[in-house]
Amino acid sequence: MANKYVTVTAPVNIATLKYWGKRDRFLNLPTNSSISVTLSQDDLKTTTSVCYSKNFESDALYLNGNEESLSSPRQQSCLKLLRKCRIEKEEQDPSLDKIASLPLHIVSVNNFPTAAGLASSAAGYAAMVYSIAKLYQLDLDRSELSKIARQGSGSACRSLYGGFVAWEMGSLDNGSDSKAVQIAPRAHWPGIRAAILVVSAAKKEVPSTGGMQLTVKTSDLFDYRVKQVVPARYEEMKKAILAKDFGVFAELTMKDSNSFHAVCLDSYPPIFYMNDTSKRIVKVITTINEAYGRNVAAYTFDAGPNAVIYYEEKDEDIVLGTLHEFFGSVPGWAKKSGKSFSVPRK
Ligand code: 2P0
Repeated sequence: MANKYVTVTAPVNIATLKYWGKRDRFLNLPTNSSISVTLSQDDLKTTTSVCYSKNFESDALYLNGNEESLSSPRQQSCLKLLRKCRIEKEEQDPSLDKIASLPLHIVSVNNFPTAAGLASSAAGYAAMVYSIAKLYQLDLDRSELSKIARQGSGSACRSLYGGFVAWEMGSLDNGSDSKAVQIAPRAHWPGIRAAILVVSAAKKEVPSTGGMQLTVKTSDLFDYRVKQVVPARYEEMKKAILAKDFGVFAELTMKDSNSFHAVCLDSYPPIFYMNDTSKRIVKVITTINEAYGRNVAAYTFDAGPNAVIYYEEKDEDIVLGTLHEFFGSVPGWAKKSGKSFSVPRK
């Protein structure tokens, strides 16, 4: 039996309607449905190669060149579920090589800072699950694979699809209806762009899992967000995406980022993910939108101070130009060559 390997990439997804809170922390079942945009393959992504061999002593994981533990319950549940599917396949078709029991080596590289609030676990688990499913030649569609990736990291389920993606929270206790579905492919709205402003590449201070547990337990606002705010926003945002209505999409995205950080602040003790630079970015985007009398751009912040700015391609000069004017002296800023930008003043 020849050794085989496959390589896949999974891009990061950035939520525009945030997942924050679990109703089951072992199965990663969320307290609300969420929506995200998967970045393109040219942007932030995880590349994962996986290989089986009877000569390997045990399963192993290498992340960014270093061997990492593969013993966490989340990693183990993904591996177990994928192996179970391969065993079933081998039982159904005895002519297949018996590879389910062979050790796997998984080699992953992120082209962006790991665990800095840039959804590295989402891309990481999506790439791991997708690569092993391909290696095992499993006949599972992406929604089925998303349920396995979800058990690694909730937000990972959304990185199984490109474009605009919803994670339907589901209602069953076993999680069989908590899965990602595609709202629209990227080609539906090709003009949409995301600029990532890396405010800090440091590891986040409060990991997401612990942070959301604290919010669920202690925030008075949380129940209101989950029951009164998110369900209507989920429907409105899907509609705005299908209608390619950037103004509405941007408003809902900014409001949901605000709402998520509000429940973080309302946790006890409070969780602060945004810092002073993040708040300056909010002000700059708000100023641009006010100056143009429409939503030219939308900010959103995850579990860290880094910003993602959504805008439409036609407004790229306005958005990047203004951001450059305010933050251009920051080391690492790549100036867009050959263009000059003017900042609108009221
Ligand atoms: C999201 N975040 O929807 C939200 C917004 C962060 C803020 O999903 O515990 O790493 O592994 O299920 O998926 C980050 O949480 O948490 C996250 P786990 P995950 O993208």
